[in-house]
Amino acid sequence: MTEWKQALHDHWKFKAAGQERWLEAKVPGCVHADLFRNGEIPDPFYGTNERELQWIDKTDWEYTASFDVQPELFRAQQIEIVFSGLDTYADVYLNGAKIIAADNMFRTWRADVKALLRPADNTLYVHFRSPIQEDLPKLEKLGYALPATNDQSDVGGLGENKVSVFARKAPYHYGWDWGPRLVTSGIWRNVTLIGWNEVRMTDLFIEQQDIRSDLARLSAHVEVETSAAWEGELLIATEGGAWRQTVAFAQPGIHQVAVPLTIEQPRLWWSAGLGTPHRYTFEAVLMNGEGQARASRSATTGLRSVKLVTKPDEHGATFYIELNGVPLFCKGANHIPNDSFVTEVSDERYRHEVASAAESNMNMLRVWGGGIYEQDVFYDLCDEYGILVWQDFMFACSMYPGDEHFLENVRIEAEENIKRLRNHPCIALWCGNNEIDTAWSHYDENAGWGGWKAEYTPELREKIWADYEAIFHRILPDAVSKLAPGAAYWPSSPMQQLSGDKDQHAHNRSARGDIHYWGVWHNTEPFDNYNVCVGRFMSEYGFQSFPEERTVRTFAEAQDMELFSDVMLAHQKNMAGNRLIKEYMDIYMPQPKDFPSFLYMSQVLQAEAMKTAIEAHRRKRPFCMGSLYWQMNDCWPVASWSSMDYYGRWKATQYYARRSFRDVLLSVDGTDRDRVDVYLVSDRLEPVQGTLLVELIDFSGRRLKEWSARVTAGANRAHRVFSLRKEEALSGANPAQALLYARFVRDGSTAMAAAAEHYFVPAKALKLPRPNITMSASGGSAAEFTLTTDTLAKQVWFNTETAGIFSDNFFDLIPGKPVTVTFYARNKDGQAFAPGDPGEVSVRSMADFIIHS
Ligand code: BMA
Repeated sequence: MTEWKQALHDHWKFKAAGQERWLEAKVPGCVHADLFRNGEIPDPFYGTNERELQWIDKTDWEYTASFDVQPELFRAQQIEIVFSGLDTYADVYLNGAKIIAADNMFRTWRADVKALLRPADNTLYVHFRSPIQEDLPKLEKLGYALPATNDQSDVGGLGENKVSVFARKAPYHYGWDWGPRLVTSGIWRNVTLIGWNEVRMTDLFIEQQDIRSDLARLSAHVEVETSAAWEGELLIATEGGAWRQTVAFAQPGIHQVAVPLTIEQPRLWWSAGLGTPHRYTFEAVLMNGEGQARASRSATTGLRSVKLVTKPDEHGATFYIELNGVPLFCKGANHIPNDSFVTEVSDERYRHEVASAAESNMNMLRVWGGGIYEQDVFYDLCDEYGILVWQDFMFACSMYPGDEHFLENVRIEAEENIKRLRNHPCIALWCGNNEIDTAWSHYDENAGWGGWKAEYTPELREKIWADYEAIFHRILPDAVSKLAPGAAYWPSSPMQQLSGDKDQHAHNRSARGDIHYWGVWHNTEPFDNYNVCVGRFMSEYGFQSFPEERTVRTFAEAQDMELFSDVMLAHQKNMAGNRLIKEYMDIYMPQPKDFPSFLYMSQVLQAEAMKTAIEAHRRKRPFCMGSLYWQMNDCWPVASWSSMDYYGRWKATQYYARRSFRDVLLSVDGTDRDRVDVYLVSDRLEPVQGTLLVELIDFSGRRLKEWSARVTAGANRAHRVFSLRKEEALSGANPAQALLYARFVRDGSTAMAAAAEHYFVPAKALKLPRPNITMSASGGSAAEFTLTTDTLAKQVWFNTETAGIFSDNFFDLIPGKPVTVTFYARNKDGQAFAPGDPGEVSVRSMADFIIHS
């Protein structure tokens, strides 16, 4: 081979510009993490420390390292240095000569360094200019402010000056309604020296032209760079196929070669729940005339056809993903970066998140546009677990400038990231931005967010909208169709359609496109409205909760443990958040007896909201074909909409989602005034048949009444399989002390396929007894135990110090219906989750957390 690589990650030092003392740095890394490791700043996530650290983003930072070059690499005829990520305004010098001037966190920066390198004692020096100081003059020059709702400029001491829109840098660094403002700088991805002679392969893209179960038609696009004229042979091989093609390049430079490939009876890539996410690795090798391999590259992908189907129908238009010909109901959540300092996220944390999604019966995550184009490992894991990705470009809740330099910067950013990610079978669609079309609502004077377009003159409005269209209706779709032919592009989430009139913008009752429904929460509507506002694809909806006490105590002391303390408010970035949680809790939940109980109750409250929404969406399939709640994860310990906290601890919602997203779901709908309806929802590709048993039970476990029915659910369908008049369902029992318990048993099996409880009143109105829960070992391993109770134990919560998840948690335990639970330890035996000893487990239920009257 003729290529050598050397990582330049050792012996880095850093300091504030103008200071004397160099400190040890980690590369890849960022300045906040480096300062913290050196003891120069306190933990940014603790207490109210965020506020004290705002000077960091107003400062310039310098990074430097010396290195020797590996002798073989040094002898190479061509040598380049590659920075896979510089955050953000960075000038790079090698041995005193300036080689790179970077201004986009999301781009790769390269320079030819052959002439500058010495065999030993080379010095790299990177100067990061403050992203705040850099961009303030741009705001002044523009002469008007651009809306940027989540930019917490006031926390940064900048008053109303929102500069995030000028930087091609992760928007959430500037603060969000769940994230701190920590505008960092640093060498955030790998630095590599690459030497090569004669020929190398710079890209291998497996374009999937037509994928069917009997035949896959592909085209391998190989990008070759030569330093002179070159001839030889290109070999491509994968499981079940090998291809050869003669190649000849008359000139030095970059060349494109396309090789048509066909694979018979391909093993398809399926999303979780539908089948195996099979992957193929393609190896490409360039051989010279003597039959020697001179350059190679491999690419892993999965063969699948994935389409976004937006067909007009009697309601409006469909909006669903079709995978290998199957209309897919997308089940999942929105993903944000796993840390304010993304360089601190280990591969294990990524695996924990994606495996948690798969364990929760999800098949899609949305990489939301206010974060980063994720690290490669994230997409590798999604490929492996069969989790589809809705991929936003990194633009959110802001209007952006439209000068030529900015647009060109965006174009290159888009092209590079599409090129980096396009082999991943997980990517289902590309989406231009988060919520900008709806926030601006250009064609509807009365719609859009307050403080947005109303602030501008008609001329300025047209100018700002034209700048928007340049990026989202021209540059990004062009980049997708050029580099990922056939991949779907959706300009903005949410949106109805690209009609150029009023009907373009989404609203809560749209019957085409996708919807972000925030009536519950931001608009204080009741949970029941989740049943009313159901669109074709619910790409966002959410409800907040607190993380568990163990997590809160990482940032708060005993005296901070109250809802409106300075510290608790600093860890609540949605201004009204803590008040909203309390107000909703007062409506639906019994009164918690103290603050730790309030934390628990907030999780149950959130979970009930999310269950209401998810099941309402699934019951409406095929009208509705997607349900992605906001949000999967957190970037620091905080009160937020997440279902899993910063430490990866599952909140109640994660367990609820796991149940409500099961491929066969029994869902009881009590929203009708007079009726209780039981639905069977199935995502299976074959029909399911069996018996439905519905029992009316009192809290001591006594069966007061019973109904049964033969039921069937067609493939990939939702059916109302049973209805009862409320009066009959309750049959005179006290609604505060009785519940319906429904169970579906599949033919040919004694195991229950699905179960559901239904209460006639909110938890607040229940008369909850104090249960005695018994826990006994079962299955012969420490990982498994069985629980029984003497009276209803609502929302049983197991908690342990050991990191991991339970097979179920936050569920209602009914007398006479024992439940067996397994503990899965996190990151065990080389797996994300494996059965393990949970250690000491505390078992509590709602009755332990409330004031009994
Ligand atoms: C939507 C998201 C995020 C936000 C969330 C909660 O607007 O796209 O911007 O964090 O709702 O408000």
